[in-house]
Amino acid sequence: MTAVVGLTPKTSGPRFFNQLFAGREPSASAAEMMGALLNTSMYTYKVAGVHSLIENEVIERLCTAAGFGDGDGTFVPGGSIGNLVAMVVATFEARPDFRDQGMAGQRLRVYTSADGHYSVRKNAGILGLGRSNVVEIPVDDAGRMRPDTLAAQIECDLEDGHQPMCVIATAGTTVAGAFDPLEEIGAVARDKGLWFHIDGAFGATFLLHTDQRHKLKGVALADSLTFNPHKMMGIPLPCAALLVQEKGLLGKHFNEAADYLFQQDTEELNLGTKSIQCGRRNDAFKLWAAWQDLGDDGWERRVTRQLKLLQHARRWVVEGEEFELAIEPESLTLCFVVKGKPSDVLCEQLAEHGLAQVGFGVVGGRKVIRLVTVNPELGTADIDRFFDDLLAVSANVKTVLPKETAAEALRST
Ligand code: ABU
Repeated sequence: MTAVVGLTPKTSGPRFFNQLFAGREPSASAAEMMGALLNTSMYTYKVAGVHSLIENEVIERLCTAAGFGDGDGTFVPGGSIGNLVAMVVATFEARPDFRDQGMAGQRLRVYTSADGHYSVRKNAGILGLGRSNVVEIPVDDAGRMRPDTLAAQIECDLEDGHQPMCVIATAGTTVAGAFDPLEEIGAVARDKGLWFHIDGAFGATFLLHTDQRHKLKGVALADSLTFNPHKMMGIPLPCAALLVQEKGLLGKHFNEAADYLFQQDTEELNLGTKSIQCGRRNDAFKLWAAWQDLGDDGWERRVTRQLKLLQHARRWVVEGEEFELAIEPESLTLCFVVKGKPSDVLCEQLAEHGLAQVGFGVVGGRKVIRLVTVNPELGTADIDRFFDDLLAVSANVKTVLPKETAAEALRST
């Protein structure tokens, strides 16, 4: 056991900048351990008891943050499944016959941005919509979906005999952390009568921050929203929810008769009548525990600390002549390059020397380092050490000349 602990990457440590989650909220970790000991399941009130009430209360708080007045929701194993639930509901709302009759031979189309999450394509395959029916709309220089291109593409598809079905905007893209213009995209979706889903797995937490929630302006236009407290809110994995505007919609599409299980109490407390899973952990409990501990202000303080770290890292990049910012950060990911050095090799070298765990991604067609400042327990000194280590490692990594410079160099030899 001790060996396994020793060999596990330290996602709460001061050298971890690799994922969209990091660190721990202590009260949530305590609730997670208690949840394992209580070992209940969320499908019926009979077995979940107070945990059903807790989940309903937490869903209500998240719906309030999203402006989903009389909304509903369910906890899911992660953002990919949250997006899947939304796509299932969107499909069944567009074609009510599919649940019983299947969907052979249809050409339903889903729209997301070129920087949207890969689960959209994966889910389209799982659902039988077909991966090729996911249309990726180009992004602008800030990494945001272009609403005008979206509208034109939908018109074009209608003329070609497709059935546009669902638009999926992203609030906090996985690499650049960009926010799609939700108001404009929502207007296009409404105008065309399409389901409007927002993948806020990363960025929906900004709804709980006074100065940041404007980045999700238009969120209340959405039919559904993926919201992952296990990312910015520091709740132990998994803790993710899928919210819908319309109460009763999840039950409409996921309820099944099971005489041995759903026997009494109100449907509102038999939460298995609106989830994909049958047996299900009480993931709402750890979020509820942290919310009781921190209060509404706690989330705001947490995000403010995360943003301060991000700004400190950004200063390193814009003020250091060795670096180049790849895209202006909108949330908690900083994408940059060390001039002339391959980002993937630098990340590998940092990991190999045990100096840092940080990932790379692609922005604007080139590989960039993606530094994530999601752990508010870190200090600016941890960021300083990261950049010192990066520069030290970089000194020993061969410079890669840009194509033109390389050709020039060849000609002169
Ligand atoms: N969207 C899944 C997690 C991605 C990340 O942590 O980098």
